[in-house]
Amino acid sequence: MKLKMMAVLLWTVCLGAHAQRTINDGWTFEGRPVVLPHTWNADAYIEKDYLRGTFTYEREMSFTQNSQRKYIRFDGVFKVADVWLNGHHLGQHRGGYTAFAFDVTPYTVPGKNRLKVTVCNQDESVAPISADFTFMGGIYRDVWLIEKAEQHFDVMDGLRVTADRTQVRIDCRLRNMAASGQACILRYRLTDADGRILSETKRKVKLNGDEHISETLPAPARPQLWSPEHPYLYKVMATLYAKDNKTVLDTEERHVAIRWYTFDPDKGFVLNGLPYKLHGVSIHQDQKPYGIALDDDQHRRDFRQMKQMGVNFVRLAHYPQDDAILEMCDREGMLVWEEIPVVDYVPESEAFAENCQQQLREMIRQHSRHPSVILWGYMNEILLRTASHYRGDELEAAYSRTIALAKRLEDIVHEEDLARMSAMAFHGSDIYNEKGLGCVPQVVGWNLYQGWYGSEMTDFERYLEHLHQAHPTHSIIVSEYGAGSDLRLHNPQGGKAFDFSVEYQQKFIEHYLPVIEQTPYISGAAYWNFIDFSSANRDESMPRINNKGILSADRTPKDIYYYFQSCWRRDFPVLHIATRDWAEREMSETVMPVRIYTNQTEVQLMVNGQSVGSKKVEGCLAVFDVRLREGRNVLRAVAGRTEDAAVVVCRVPTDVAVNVGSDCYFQSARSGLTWQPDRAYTPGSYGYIGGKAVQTQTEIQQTDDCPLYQTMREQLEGYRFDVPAGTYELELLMTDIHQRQQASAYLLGREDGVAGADSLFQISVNGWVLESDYQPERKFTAVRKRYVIQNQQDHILVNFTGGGYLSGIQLRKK
Ligand code: GCB
Ligand code: CA
Repeated sequence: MKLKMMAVLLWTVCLGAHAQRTINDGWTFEGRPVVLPHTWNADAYIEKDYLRGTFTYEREMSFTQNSQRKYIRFDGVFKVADVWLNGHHLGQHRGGYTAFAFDVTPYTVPGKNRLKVTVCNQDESVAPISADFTFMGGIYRDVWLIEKAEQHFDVMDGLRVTADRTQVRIDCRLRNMAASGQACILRYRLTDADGRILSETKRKVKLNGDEHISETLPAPARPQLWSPEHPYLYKVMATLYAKDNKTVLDTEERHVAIRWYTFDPDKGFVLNGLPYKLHGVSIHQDQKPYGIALDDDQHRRDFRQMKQMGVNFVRLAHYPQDDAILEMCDREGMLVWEEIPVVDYVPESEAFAENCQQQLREMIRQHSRHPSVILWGYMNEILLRTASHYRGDELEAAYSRTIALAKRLEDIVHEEDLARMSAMAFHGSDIYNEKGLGCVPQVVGWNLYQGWYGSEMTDFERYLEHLHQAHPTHSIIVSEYGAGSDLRLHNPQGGKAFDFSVEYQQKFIEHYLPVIEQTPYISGAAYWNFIDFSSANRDESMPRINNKGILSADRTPKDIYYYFQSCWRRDFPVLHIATRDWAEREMSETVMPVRIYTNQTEVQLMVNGQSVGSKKVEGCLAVFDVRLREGRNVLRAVAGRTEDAAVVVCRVPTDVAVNVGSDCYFQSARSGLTWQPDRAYTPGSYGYIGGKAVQTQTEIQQTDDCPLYQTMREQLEGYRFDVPAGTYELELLMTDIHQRQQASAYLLGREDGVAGADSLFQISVNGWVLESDYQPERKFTAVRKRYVIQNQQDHILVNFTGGGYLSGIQLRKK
């Protein structure tokens, strides 16, 4: 068997069919050895001011001395690349997400050759220039050396195949690098998934220079239709022979899927003639701590986690992604919306507009061979920052140029691809339709965050109804919705927007998803985002990370993953006790709601061996109020023949640590200490006196416990503990936020609501002055102070005068 394979291999090499191999190893980056994929900004998860500029990659290589044409192909370099071989400038590529190749043949020398690539991640005429993700930079996808005979299929898009119910259309781009014209033979074969030949054509072609040859084959009779549930793929194999009809010059293969679809304003998305709800997520391409430098296996892992959850639709936002993921979408079944990174506003720059067109053409030419793609997108929330960027006449000009560019891009979609539809994503504002953008693409996506960036969750369905009434001919897809969550923050009562509690994210999604599922005119949605992703400019509870993910940055599923899975998977039983996000609890409350996500109809819960009853499952959810005891609690859920078990370890705190100004438990990842939700003072207990709770979204410097400091009470009068006499250690956590930092555009008006001015204040305990005329040295910086107190009374009263503020307080008995 092995021998036979080797023989076949030798045979093809001798006949000159193409060879292709990665050249990912042996590089240097600014003199240091690296392997690809690589980015120089993997630490953008920590550094807000990540590195922007132009940097150099180099590699030595030797080429086999043969008669083959040699190309070097880059799958993705962010975002402007200049490539040299042995000092000769091969060219420049502008655009961080599409592939490009150079013919290096004339510049190769025997022995050592020097390949040099300079990469720039800062260029205002190449999209993206503004967006809620990090522009890391790097040669972050594979690099290939491709060898071909003089006559071959173009290395970028040599073979494009699209199909519908009646025919398979083949577009072939052939190149002849020889000085003279060559007669060749081109053969196409259409096979089924088992390799059976369904049809074949052969024709003589005369290759003068570059030739574009189109052909149609009849579609298979009674075809197996492709869908995410049944991703049946036919194949087209194209072979270029020399005129002897024996020597293989080059081959290419493409998958072909027979499927058709439409977006209907009333019925939503229709696949192969039937309404089909798009169960979607969006995904970015980075992973902490690797940045954007992921290998194919990581992309395939992401795909599998989506598929396993029940996803049948993915929005590759906001840019073309790795071929490895699209290949999985074809083969294993998932519909795709892919787009170019034109986000927030269109600058006044013809070079920028030209580059958008180039990126769009490249994306379509390179990825239209993936039958999983159904939508080409070209703008995201393009008016989000337009109004804040421009005023008066400049604003009007910005609107007109945005519409003009949209129309150009819309035309390009249809010039390049007759088989796909176009899409744009808007944020929740009527301005898009007022300015006429709503009529440009074929499908309008809405990024909706009611109940997160302002207003109420129920405004979501109200807004959709308004859109459906006002624009009855537009089909609607929810291209984004999402809420943030931070596993360190918990509010068993359900929480509120921007507290980043795990429970609020659950509540938000449990509200949105049924609306999407049950409203026929909504084609479906793409949850924002499948993963916690890098956004260096974002602060919030986890600075540098947008934490709306269903998976944490390390790809561990949050409990909410199983809610989606329960709603979307019908083919196997799903049952999940949603306590994993908070498995170790330090708290004095003992009765807690426990959520169970399941696709079964009824579920029984046992805690520590005793049944706490059975419940009917409504909307894939059952909630039990459970009394937890100190120590280990074993929870066991049974539904039908499925079960799940989870352990929750509880500890009643011995000392008092309070997350002042917040209703959330905050569990420090650094120490494991839990800071309890705040409360007003009541006799016999502890709590605040006076003041009001405020919160900032700005990063607090010099702490890992950012959310603890971001919530606080200001204009505080005091904090009182009714405790017996004795020696205590008192700890105060404070941060001065009384100065507005530049607001983040992505907070969409949800800026810090901090009143109050700079002030000096005084802190005393039971009349003993701890600090007078106090003011922290630096703004937005964590201050942590400890005092040892001899308490001779039956209480400790920490008094603030002159406008004090406090983020956390801890009292420990010595
Ligand atoms: C959006 C943007 C996306 C952001 C997201 C968010 O509407 O399209 O790029 O990351 O909102 O989390 O605010
Ligand atoms: Ca706090």
